Amino acid sequence: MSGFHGELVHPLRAVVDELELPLVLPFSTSFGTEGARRVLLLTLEDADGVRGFSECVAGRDPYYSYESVPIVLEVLERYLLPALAALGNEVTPHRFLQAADRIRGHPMAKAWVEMALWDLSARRSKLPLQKLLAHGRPVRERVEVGVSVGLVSSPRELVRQLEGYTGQGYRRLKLKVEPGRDRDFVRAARESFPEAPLWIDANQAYTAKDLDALAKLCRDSALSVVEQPFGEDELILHASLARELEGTPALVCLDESVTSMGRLELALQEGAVGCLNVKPGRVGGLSRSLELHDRAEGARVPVWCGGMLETGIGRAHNLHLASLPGFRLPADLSASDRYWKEDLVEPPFRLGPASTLPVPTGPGIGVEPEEERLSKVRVAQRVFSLDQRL
Ligand code: OSB
Ligand code: MG
Repeated sequence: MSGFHGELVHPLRAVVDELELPLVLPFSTSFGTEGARRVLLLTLEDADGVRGFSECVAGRDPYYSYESVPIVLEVLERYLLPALAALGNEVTPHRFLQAADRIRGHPMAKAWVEMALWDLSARRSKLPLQKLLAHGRPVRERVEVGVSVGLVSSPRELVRQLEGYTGQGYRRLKLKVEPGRDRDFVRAARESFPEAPLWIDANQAYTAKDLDALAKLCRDSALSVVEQPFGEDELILHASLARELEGTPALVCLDESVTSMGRLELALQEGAVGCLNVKPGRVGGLSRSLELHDRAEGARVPVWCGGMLETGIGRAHNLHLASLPGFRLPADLSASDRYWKEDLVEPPFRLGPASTLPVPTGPGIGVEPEEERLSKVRVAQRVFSLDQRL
């Protein structure tokens, strides 16, 4: 990216920590249930002992996307770390992405390295990551967030969980839905929380025959966002739904569909995107996120920052990004205790006034994994030399 003003970096060592971290509540979506996350952390260390951190968002299995933990580990080890090592002592996130371009796809694996490079560079520059990303634009100190609630057994149970979250101060509520577990759940939520901004996310679970019922659900329950109801490739269907919802407050949001700038262009042209969920860990990193953000902003499509049940490391990256002015809808980034009994970072992220989380203020992402926590949940560690002279 031409706008990159961070220091050039020269990582000499990469450490990959594989962790097994139980969630406080199993998280169910239309593609499956996860009781614990297989977390992949990357630490890049330079000759001065300065370290940059990042977390991979790939799932244990290829259900949300084709990427998964064993595959990203393979791509990292066989292709990405050698590409990084070959760049030598003048590395930037952008130069890394250029070098990684000949490896097709695998945006989660690439983002994993790219985001550690941003952190390392920001730390070397002694700047909070948000300042490096914003490049002179004003940034926020706190980010408005909401909570994303998985599929549950009954509307009653859903309302019980939502009462817990609203009691803690969360305002915007996002519900996972799927065919057969939608109308009664959404209605119950709307009846209990008549004023709450209510969003739904189907993770691609619907098809053409559901279009009219979905539009009716959005209208009847005054939903503000309907996220990725149809398959990744179904831009035309998303556009049809958007047309049916014209004149209502409901926006069709794309998540999985936007895999590249070309895809976003197509979605804009088709009228398939009312708002955009940008997850840096999914779209290939922070540089790509900024590009998508700028393009969507130019088309007056609001952008917001999604989450993938990250630990405090990935969450910190996301918060820095979400503090940029174009991120205008509340993020899917909740406090540490919504996910973990003990987060990897200290202090954990706590929900503040007006449903916000603070952006850490130190250099880089502003938080580090606590070694004593890692040692309790680590299942494997791999260390790689990036020094070409060895
Ligand atoms: O589609 O946004 C999604 C979690 C895992 C996989 C996909 C999604 C999600 C979430 C969680 O909605 C949001 C969060 O991290 O709080
Ligand atoms: Mg989603």
